Amino acid sequence: MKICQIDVWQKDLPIQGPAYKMALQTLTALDTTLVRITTDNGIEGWGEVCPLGPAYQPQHAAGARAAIGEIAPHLLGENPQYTEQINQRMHQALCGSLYAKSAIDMACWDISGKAYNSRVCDLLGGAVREVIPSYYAIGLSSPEEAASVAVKKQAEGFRRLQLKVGGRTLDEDIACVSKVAEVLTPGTELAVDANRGLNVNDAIQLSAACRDIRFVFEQPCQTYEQCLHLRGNLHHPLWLDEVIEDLNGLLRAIGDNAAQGFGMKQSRIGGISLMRTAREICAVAGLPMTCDDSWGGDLVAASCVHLGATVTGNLFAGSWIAAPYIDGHYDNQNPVALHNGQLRVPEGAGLGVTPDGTRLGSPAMSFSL
Ligand code: 0XW
Ligand code: MG
Repeated sequence: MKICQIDVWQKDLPIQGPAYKMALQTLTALDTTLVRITTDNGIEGWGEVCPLGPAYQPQHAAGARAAIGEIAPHLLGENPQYTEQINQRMHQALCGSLYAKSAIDMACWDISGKAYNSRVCDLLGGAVREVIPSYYAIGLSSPEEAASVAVKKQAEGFRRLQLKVGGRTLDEDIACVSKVAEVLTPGTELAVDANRGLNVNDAIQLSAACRDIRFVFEQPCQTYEQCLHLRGNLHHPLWLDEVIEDLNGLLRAIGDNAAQGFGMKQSRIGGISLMRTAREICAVAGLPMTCDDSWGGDLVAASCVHLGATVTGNLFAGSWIAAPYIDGHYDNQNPVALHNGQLRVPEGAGLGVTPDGTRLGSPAMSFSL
């Protein structure tokens, strides 16, 4: 099997409803990139990458398309089923830009699944669950509003909530965590996620002030080194997210005993192939992880669900998807949709999601043999 065409689309994803507010960013729209790889025997595979705006981390939408444009010509004629070789070819063609490569990697896994008539999760070793837990991220808001959302989302079936903090006074954060804690029903887990918005001092003080509230403290401070300062100074497990920028970062954090869990975004570390390795590393270390991404539609969501379905039992903390903020689905026949705070693994071969290409308009870029 050979890659004979690669098409790339740009698609706007306006946020439905209120802006998505985190400590350091407020988002009202996202810019996603869809990739379709067509093989010489007619199989099509789809991938997607959607950075969380241009300022969140060193990944941005135009950069993804530029990187894909640099890489694509080097992949024509290659066998997409050989995902390891595809990744090597991508690294030979372009250093870094793991997030851009993740979309191509995703499309190759989609093709492999279709070629073997298997779901991606089954190619990854098999689903240990057919329905996986998701979680809901409560944006920066007043204590009353955050508590109201927490009540609503628990009523919808979510059993894990992520509460955004940071970017405001410490007292506001403490009040918000306390108010949300009052409305948590038994069995609902809480992650308090600062998305790097707290200094070391405030992170320690927030944990101390809320020492009687159970939560995992996600990415409190800006840098890995600042988070290292928190070791032994917190009353809560520390989870890292944004500072884990690749597998080496994950290995380093585990070797340094820097964290007790990880909020993992598959595009940031390079896609399904490398997220599979992250899964194995966390399993060996006995550390829990999420299988998330920065943003994206049904394709990104499907990849997170396939990955999440394969994480060992009690080490899986859920998959967040952006669907609640997106108007519509790429594949109306097989949408990746939340039900009772959970996500069902798509049934079809590959990702189980096929965007309706006629609704995407003309590709922004195309490459062919
Ligand atoms: C909740 N997420 C997975 C979605 C947004 O990209 C932020 C992210 C996080 O946990 O930081
Ligand atoms: Mg996070």
